[in-house]
Amino acid sequence: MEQRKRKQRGVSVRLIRCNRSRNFHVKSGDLTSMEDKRRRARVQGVWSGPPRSTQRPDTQPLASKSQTWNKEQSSLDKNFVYRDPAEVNRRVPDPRVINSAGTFEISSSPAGVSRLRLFPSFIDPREANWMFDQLRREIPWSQKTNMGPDGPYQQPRLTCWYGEVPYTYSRSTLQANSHWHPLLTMLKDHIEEVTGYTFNSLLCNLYRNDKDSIDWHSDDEAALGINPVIASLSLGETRHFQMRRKPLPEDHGDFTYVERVHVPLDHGTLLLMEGATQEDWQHRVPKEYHDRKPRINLTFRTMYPGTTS
Ligand SMILES: O=C(O)CCC(=O)C(=O)O
Repeated sequence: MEQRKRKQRGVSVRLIRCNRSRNFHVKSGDLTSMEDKRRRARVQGVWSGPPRSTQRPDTQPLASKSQTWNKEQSSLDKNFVYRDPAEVNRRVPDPRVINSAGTFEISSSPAGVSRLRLFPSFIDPREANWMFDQLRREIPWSQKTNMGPDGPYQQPRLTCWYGEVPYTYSRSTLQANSHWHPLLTMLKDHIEEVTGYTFNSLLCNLYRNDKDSIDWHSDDEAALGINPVIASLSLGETRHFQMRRKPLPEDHGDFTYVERVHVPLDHGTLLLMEGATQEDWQHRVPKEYHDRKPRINLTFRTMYPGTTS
């Protein structure tokens, strides 16, 4: 009972507050229960205001609207910069993740179709274990020095080159080396048999831990010819192979809105990059924020002797 009275008092106080502007006073004792309900409903309606969608922007009196307009217009005149609405609405696309077996056309351009083919477990994991150990021990790994805009720097990984012709990239050269390790020859033959392509060169990369990486680049040296096919076999720790599409000329080298593809490359996986992939896309293996064990990556290619890379 006491609670009900307090409730009624609360309503009457709110009603009085609400109707003050109309000099309309209601005492709590005057309320019958029906009237109480009706008024509560009305009061709630008043307090909650009209639904947003029915609030029309043109209900402002004309005079005050034009005053505001004049004020705002003069400040806009000073600061007005034309922005192409298409540019304002652009959003950074989510990367496309490719993590299952198959053939994936990732783009098409005047240079051709860019295509990836993924073969998870191309090498059985148990076979891949001993291959990894043997290659890590027996390949003559070394750390190459590249020339960057700020001078020479050591590559954050170890490499070894096999091929009849030297390989030059990042303004430094890996000398020709025809002493193929028999296991590498065997792997090359197996990849050629399955894919139908032939290769005459191989760049081996050893990522010793999470700090080792390869930065954004394309395998597009002249000595690799037009639209080269690259066969990339991974052994050891899984690392993230990331790709980004080269921006259109009107984006002036800004990669913010370009399409991206992520491919986790794990033990025994073969990735083929075909068509215009090197012309239209870049790739990298970034450093990681968590501990990573070693990983070997073998990238088989075809080099054309007589072409300077
Ligand atoms: O380690 C990888 O998966 C990529 C290696 C690579 O990009 C290269 O050798 O050009």
